[in-house]
Amino acid sequence: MSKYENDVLNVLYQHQPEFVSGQFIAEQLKISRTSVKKVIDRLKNDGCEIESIHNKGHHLVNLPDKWYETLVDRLIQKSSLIDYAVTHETVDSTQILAKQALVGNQDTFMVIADEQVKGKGRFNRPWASERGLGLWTSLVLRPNVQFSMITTFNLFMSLAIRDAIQSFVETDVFVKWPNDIYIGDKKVCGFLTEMVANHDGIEAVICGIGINMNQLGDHFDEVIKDKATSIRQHNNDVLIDRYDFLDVLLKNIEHRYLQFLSTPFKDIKDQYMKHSNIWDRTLTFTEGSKRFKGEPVSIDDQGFLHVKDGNGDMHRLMSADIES
Ligand code: BT5
Repeated sequence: MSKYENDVLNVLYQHQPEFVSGQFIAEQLKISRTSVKKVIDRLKNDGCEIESIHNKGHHLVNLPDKWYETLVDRLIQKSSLIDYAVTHETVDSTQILAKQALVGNQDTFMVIADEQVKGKGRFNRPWASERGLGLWTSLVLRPNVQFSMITTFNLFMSLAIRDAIQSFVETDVFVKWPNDIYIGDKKVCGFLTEMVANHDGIEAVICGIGINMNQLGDHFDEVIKDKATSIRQHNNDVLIDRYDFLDVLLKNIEHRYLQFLSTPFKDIKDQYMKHSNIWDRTLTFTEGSKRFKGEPVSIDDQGFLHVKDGNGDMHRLMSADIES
């Protein structure tokens, strides 16, 4: 998208829901009115719903289901979390791009895409990331902390994502230790945290977040349709405004990230446990080659899960796959 398309979109977005005259846009951007008209036609071709009325101007009615860098940047400027965003229509995986882009600099940023064709979960499992329906992003952060704190980083992030989703739905939203967010018994978000480290410590943390925003039931394929849900499905099927959601998500992540840097996990442990959906149930745990049934008992101050198995033996887990 050209600089002028970004600039015109920004002016229209800022003045929503009012009409803005072609003359005003031309003066703001120091271009001719004919150029404004051409740019607006290009934006319309791109899927932006813009009402243009003679003598009144242009009014942005609706945006297509895609990320515009200029609009994502507006949200990022409001927070201290990251320096900038890079948007893409289609990528293999935002996680791969983020890992490539963090080399040779100290930037903090997010890579965000409309669609991933090779989205990945943990252990290389596929992550369904259909075009225009979800929030598929990788955040690159540079926390100046010990390696060992990465376990609790995940738990602070879980609460941030949970709280953001909760503010869009009435039904209770739960964290499922260590990396999932659930509404009812279905997964609405999965995320993973990877780390690049050198002898001095952590160089970067790459947090890949996949959130189902606007899928309806039949958007999910056979393999996941009984275990996946979206925010929209808990909002009376009404479309979630992607920029409103991203705004809330970034604010929550900023809040929890600053908390992570300044506060031990034990201070938010009660909150975390209250919003977890794994208590009072016997579940199956897989940790590496170890697989057993047990009941989660608590989480310790380092973020490890304590599980009691059928023989009464205790297990202390840093990460695991948990099934009902
Ligand atoms: C996760 O893995 O839940 C982490 C997913 C992280 C995805 C983000 S999107 C942005 C960034 N770029 C990437 O390439 N990845 C990250 P895991 O716990 O392994 O769960 C994977 C399992 O969740 C799959 O085996 C499916 O059963 C299920 N699944 C796949 N796609 C799903 C979806 N869209 N919604 C709900 N469940 C899904």
